[in-house]
Amino acid sequence: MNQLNLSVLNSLKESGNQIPAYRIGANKPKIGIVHIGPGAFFRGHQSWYTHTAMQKAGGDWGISCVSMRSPGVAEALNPQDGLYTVAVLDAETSYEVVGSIQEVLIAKQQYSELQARLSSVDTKYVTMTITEKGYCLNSEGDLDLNNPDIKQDLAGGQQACSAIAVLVEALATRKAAGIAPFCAMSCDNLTDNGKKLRNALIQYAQQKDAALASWLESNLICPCSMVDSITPATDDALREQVSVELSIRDNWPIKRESFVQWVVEDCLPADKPAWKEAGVTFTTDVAGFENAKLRLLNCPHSSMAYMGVLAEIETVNDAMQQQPLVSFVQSMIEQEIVPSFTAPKELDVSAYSADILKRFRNPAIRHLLNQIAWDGSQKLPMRILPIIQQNIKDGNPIQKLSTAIAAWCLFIRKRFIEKQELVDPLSESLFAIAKQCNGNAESDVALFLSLEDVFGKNLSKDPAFTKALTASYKNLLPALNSKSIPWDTLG
Ligand code: CS2
Repeated sequence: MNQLNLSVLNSLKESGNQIPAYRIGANKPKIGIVHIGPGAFFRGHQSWYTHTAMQKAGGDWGISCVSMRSPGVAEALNPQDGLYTVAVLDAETSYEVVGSIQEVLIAKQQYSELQARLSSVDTKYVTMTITEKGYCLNSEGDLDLNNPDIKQDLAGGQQACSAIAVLVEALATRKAAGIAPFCAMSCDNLTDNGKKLRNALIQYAQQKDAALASWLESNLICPCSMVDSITPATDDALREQVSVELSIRDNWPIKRESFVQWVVEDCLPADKPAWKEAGVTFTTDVAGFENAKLRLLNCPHSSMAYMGVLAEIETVNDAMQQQPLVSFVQSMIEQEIVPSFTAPKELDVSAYSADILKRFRNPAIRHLLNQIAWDGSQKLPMRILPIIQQNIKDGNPIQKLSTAIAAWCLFIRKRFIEKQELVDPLSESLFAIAKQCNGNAESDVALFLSLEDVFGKNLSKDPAFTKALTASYKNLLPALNSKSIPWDTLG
């Protein structure tokens, strides 16, 4: 069976498959975008949007991807000329070969090539999906100067290891060469992601070169954006499915649901890919869309993940078959999430929320709760804790949201007791807490609330939250051994 690469595109087209027309023959778009963190989500979402933009309107918007450390994506895609398949698995199934990625660099090994790419005048945009932890922020949303990677980069003497330092180095090169900054766009599930990225870059620059920081203050554009599409990790079943359907071997295809949405702050330079024609929404109110998505999709996702793992439920679709859990999530949405924010005027919140739960029921997507449970210490401050803070301020209920946080605490303990890996940048501190827990709700909760990196200075000392979390923890505690949720005591 042929390997997917440029030489098989014509035969794929002749077999009726959707292929990147802009990659046929001698024409190959110049690289205009660098993306950091080419994970599954990026390849199912932004890279697909840029592919669709070039299908419609061409342009030099080839993408150079950068893996900060791991070689996997480079080893999979470079032999395929950057090509890969997006398999949409939903009510209908479709396959599309995407060609927007031209190369994948590994920062650790190809640092000078990376810097050359970033500082090239052809590079107009740098986008990133580096997950919440990649921004090296503290609980206040500022650059954490005590973050180990930031400390190492500020000390100098070796190539930068944080995305923030890598970008500031390239921006300094551009300034020295009289080249305008690239437009830097965060595509992660952070509130005010563009503002936080811009602050982090400028705060890092201030530590190195005041004139550079001032130049960035005046010239750097970092649009906020909201991204959405459920894109589970690739597995061998998908590789087999694609090879049967397309009769080619694709080292790393991507699967996602049919729903895909990208909302971008309307402040980009005029020179951009035909993203609007590809379906991207440009608006001045990204925050409204971001709040709606983080609170109505990501918060229920994480709540189901931690409660589901305690009950040993495997996937989101499996969780949606458990009526008590669905009822819990629905009442959390109606009673505690919807009252916590003002949605964009054009968004029908109840229809939007109902559609999210329908997306969760997609039987074609096996989205593992264990995967959603990753990096809780970074995700909860973005998707659950701000709702709790807002509800306390407004005098609205927080009991079900507190149950979700209690489920996270017990999930950490379950991982520790069962000697399972905990995927979280704070795993050491979290396991140290789990080791001290003894099942006394008051003292166990106090241990978790001591994590200021997660709960911040205020919430960790808020009496209403402490009371609600302790009650939830006490009610949920039996699940640690029974491996089932005590719905009758949860309330
Ligand atoms: C999920 C998100 O793993 C997680 O944290 O909640 O990746 C979710 O699938 C996406 O935000 C959907 O757009």
